[in-house]
Amino acid sequence: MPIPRFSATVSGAEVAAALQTDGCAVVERLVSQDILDRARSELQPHLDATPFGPDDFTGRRTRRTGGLIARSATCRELVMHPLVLDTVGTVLQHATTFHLHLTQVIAIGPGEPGQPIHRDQWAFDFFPFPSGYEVQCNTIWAMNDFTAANGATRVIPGSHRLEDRLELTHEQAAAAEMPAGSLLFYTGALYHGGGANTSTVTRYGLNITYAVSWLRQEENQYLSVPADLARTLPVPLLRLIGYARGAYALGYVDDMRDPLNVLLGDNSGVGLGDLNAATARARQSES
Ligand SMILES: O=C(O)CCC(=O)C(=O)O
Ligand SMILES: [Fe+2]
Repeated sequence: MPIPRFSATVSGAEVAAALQTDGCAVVERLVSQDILDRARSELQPHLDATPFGPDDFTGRRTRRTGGLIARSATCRELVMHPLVLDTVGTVLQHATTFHLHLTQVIAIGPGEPGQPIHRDQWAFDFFPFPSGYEVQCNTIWAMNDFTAANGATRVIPGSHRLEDRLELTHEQAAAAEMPAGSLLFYTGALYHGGGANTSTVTRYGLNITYAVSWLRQEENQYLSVPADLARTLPVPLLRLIGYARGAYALGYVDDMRDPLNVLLGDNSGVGLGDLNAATARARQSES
């Protein structure tokens, strides 16, 4: 099965439809290389200071640099890219709300072997989510060209519908080759892994992932983004990173206050959603 490929004029509905059937899709040249270069230069001191990974999964020749909301204004824009939010909103529409799960530059260095093939949703303690019930919609932006030689992510199209906990190989997967500025989408259930880097250059991927907001975030945004900085960010971004309720009641503060109000020093408002609407929605999706 080939990886579905689109040009930058694609709609979120079209990408979401491809994710439904194949579990992955590439949108070519969605932003200009300049934008990724700008992100790279904002992050350079942090990229330089990041150590290699401690094990085979994170990669002993791979550097993973997070905290991108705090560290890069350009990454904030990419997190909120309209095509991404549109696609994620459609893929995760069975949940009341979704939130940012993690932000990470993955710099795969020369000589890194292939990462074990996995599902990102195994991060939730290997909980066996029902087949077809996606809890994550994920992205990797190519910060430089992704090639089979430099470690382009390897994906198995259609594997989001396979059994859980399989041990699959890189030979069963295809390299998501794409020019810089392109974007790979894949769901939480898709089997994939970072490619082996047999070249002499480092591959830079910007991994930004989203999950239904009743699951715990992998990257803790409340501590990764200092509160003084958070207070200067736009409200839609604050809602997305976690200053919002998850579903009806998850994440309120003390006397059921809205976390956004608490952050901004406003004592009004309650942190609860509309229970009647949430109940009606759940009953409707059951029938
Ligand atoms: O860097 C990549 O291409 C993929 C990395 C990945 O899948 C992961 O770390 O979960
Ligand atoms: Fe992964």
